[in-house]
Amino acid sequence: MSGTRGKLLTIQQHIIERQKLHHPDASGEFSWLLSGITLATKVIADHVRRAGLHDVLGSADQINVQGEEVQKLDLIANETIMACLGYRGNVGIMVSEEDDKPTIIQELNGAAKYIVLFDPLDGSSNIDVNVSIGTIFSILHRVEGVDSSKVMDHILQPGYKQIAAGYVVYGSSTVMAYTTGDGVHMFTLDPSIGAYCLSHESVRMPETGKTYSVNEAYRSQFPQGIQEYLEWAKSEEAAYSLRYIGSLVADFHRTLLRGGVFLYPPTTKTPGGKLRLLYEANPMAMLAEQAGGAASDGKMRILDKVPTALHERTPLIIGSRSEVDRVLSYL
Ligand code: AHM
Ligand code: MG
Repeated sequence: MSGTRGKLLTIQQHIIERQKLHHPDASGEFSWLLSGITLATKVIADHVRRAGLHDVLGSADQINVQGEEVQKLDLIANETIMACLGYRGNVGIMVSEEDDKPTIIQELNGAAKYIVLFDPLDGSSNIDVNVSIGTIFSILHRVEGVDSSKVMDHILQPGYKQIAAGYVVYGSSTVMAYTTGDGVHMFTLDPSIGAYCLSHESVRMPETGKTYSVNEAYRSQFPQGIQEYLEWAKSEEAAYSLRYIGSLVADFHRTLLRGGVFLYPPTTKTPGGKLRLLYEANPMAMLAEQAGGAASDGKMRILDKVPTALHERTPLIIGSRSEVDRVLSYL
């Protein structure tokens, strides 16, 4: 990770600079799309910051397609992203954790070639208690040669096909991390000027880290190998620390910067895991790999999984490469 002290660069300038370097022929459409995401997350950050003062905390008295209670802020975040991206011209389809079906903005064609998949506000259980939450996004290109009416064929692409991924964590500051396959870059929102400014360029995840992050209350429901790994991590020999916030974005953000491993294994209650492949595991896996880390479902690389359903879930083991390998060695 390189420091950027003395250099003030907004996310828009950074995208343009990197494009000039790596894609000199780029049309600028992609930066236009990303600027929609930065706009949406600034609006969401503003709602999150003032949540206690307005009537936006608590449940919206709805259950979403995942069978989970929808919070008012979940809905605001979802609508904000739809509003900011839906009119960008080049977005054809949007897929949200909150919606049971994809939203077709316009037919996928040469001009509308992007598919945006997102979790508008991840870590719902932390919204009301002032603990870090986040937004996660993944961007796909339509599949060349596939008829635009075959919407699911365009959406259900394996994670290695993502052309960009990122998240925003609404924590003690608002930070955006994104990758377009050219390393991971981080920007901190400067609220006084309303701009995301570069804070870490080409972030590298530490190769190791003596921290594991898991909801250990489910321990007796985890596969035997995971239970044995946890036993080892707590042993005198290993002496790992445990950190678990309960917001994937915040737990991943810490793991990215400090190293260690985050796990959401299968449980007897959720044998397929809890986290969603398309808009939680895939974008985080792309970021992890781009920063030198790894992500697996326990059997295979997350980015190689071929999705079969929009809201498919997956077990997730993600973090520093050697920590992920160590967990896998117990399975
Ligand atoms: P959400 O998208 O409904 O907020 O659920 C996903 C969240 C993740 O942020 C977090 O890693 C996990 O659920 C926590 O689950 P649990 O409360 O079972 O530990
Ligand atoms: Mg989520």
